[in-house]
Amino acid sequence: KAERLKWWTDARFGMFIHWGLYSLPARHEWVKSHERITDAAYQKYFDNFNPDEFDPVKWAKEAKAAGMKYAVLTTKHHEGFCLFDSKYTDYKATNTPAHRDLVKEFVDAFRAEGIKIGFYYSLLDWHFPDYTVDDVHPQRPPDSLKGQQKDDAYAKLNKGRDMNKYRQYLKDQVTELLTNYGKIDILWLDWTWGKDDKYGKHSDDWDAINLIKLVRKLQPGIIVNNRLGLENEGYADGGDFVTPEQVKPKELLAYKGKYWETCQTFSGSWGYYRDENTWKDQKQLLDLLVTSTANGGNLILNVGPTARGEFDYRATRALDSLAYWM
Ligand code: FUL
Repeated sequence: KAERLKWWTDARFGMFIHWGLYSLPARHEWVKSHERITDAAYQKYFDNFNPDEFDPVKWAKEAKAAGMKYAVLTTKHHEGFCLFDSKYTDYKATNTPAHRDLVKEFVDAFRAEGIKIGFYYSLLDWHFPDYTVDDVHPQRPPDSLKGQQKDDAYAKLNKGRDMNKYRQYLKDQVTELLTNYGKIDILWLDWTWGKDDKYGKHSDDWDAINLIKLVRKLQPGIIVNNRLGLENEGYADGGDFVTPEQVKPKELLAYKGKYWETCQTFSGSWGYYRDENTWKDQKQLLDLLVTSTANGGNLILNVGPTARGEFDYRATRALDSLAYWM
């Protein structure tokens, strides 16, 4: 494990990229769930997804200038939309006005800059018809229902849904991602925390043990995060590193001695959120970077590109401030 993680612990600093259909409404990557948007109403973002300003070479150069050594892109986030050309779904970028495999272009551009390649892949899926409706699913019953009424509503919604089909889909897509794009350095699966997960999902929902075995077989040497839920269920290969999310610098000290990577946003949300105004300044960003590095951890900082495929000027300004310091 130490050998596998060597380049990563040397690298220390990476770029996260959250990009998907949610970039169009531009108010959080969870918008479909937060606002309980139906598939029919969400369809307009698919029909209008046309990132005419997408230039991954520019993204890669900005990442490199800021000192980032690896980049992790959302190949599919919770909404279920795939940025890559998958055989197993029509819900993908190549079927939108974009008509491109955006994952392929990302891989080529970042690799050319010498940046290591990471894929984020969501375990949650709010589009796949067999995926169980749970408390965070956009189609969940209204909060006003309680007790038996609520249970009945869930039973009705989940009648005929077959998670076995979803588990197969998951394996098929992970296989595509780890087969069609050359050497992949990181797989970032998201999420379950195991038996104590507050939404009731645990590793069995993803057939996690077989999934992680498959991943290691397809890409020996790949690094996997800890969000399959296995770690809290006592399985030895629960993942390679822990993932404290949006925590304050001083809270990071608690992770000393482990392999860890803190994931952080420039502003409050991961997906592009136009009207979000809590952008971290240079001092706050450097505090995170220095505290992580000095305490044996990694920092992955997120950019949420716009629907047209550009980095927001506030993200570019933040990246420039890091490049200047570097
Ligand atoms: C979380 C997700 O729910 C967020 O949307 C984001 O992707 C973050 C990195 O992980 O669990």
